[in-house]
Amino acid sequence: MKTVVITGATSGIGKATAARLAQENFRLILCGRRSNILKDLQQQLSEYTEVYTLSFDVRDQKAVQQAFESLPEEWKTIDILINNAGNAHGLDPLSAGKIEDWDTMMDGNVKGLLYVSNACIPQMKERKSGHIVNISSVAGLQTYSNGVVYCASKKAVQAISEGMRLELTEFGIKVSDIAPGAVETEFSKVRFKGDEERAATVYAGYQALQAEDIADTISYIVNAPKHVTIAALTIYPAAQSSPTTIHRSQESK
Ligand code: NDP
Ligand code: 8X3
Repeated sequence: MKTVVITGATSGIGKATAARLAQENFRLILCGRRSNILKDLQQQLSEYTEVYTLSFDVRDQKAVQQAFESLPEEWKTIDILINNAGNAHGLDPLSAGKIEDWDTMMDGNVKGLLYVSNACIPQMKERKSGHIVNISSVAGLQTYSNGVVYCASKKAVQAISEGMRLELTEFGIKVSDIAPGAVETEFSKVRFKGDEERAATVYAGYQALQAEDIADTISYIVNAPKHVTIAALTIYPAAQSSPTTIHRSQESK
């Protein structure tokens, strides 16, 4: 049975992926900062599979390292790493100089992903086997005004995915990068710092992707035959054609 690490498992895409993979014969190591949610999930999903939880902030390199070192021997072999933890913070022009938001995004979305990968890759290399799935975004494919630092962080994720594939393929490690468009999760609530009304406008007047749609894609990627690597995928809601172009019903405008 393969062991999967999912970061950002307490909400949205990560949570839906945990539920999906629990029913597909994977053992799960679920990560996030909100340990109460991790414990609830552990309880719920233990009906289907073995679940271990690790609570840490991906921005804290020492905490990341300690968390993975603390794994019991029977959990130390990680077959699949899903680097999903991340968020956008704010929607402001660069000239607004929201430095705290910039730091949070670059530290979490980019450096956090590197820290977690660094904790998992050595044993994959040693075993000459593994799979890393990085969740980037369509924001990494096309920059938009007011989201420049988030877009930069996701472009960085895509560059890291490309580089990981170049460096790790010879060690039997697959690397996949998924770029979703608008997915209805806590994402916009976090971006707008708890303003639920504003967050709801992001998903108004069209059918946004649901976290389960991305979980479905992740399931497809990690269940692909041994000789197949899905290198990169872009997934939009049917109503979306670019990060900033969404066809909404008249009533919602
Ligand atoms: P959610 O806000 O619903 O979930 C984000 C998850 O990331 C939470 O589980 C949160 O856990 C975790 N997380 C955030 N920051 C940290 C941190 N510093 N340390 C540890 N965990 C952290 O958003 P989504 O499910 O939508 O987002 C998942 C990924 O998908 C992100 O990388 C996002 O950028 C990407 N994405 C999202 C899209 C969307 O439209 N929703 C579109 C494209 C990409 P906790 O708070 O418990 O730590
Ligand atoms: C989330 C999608 O378009 O809001 O990564 O940046 S978008």
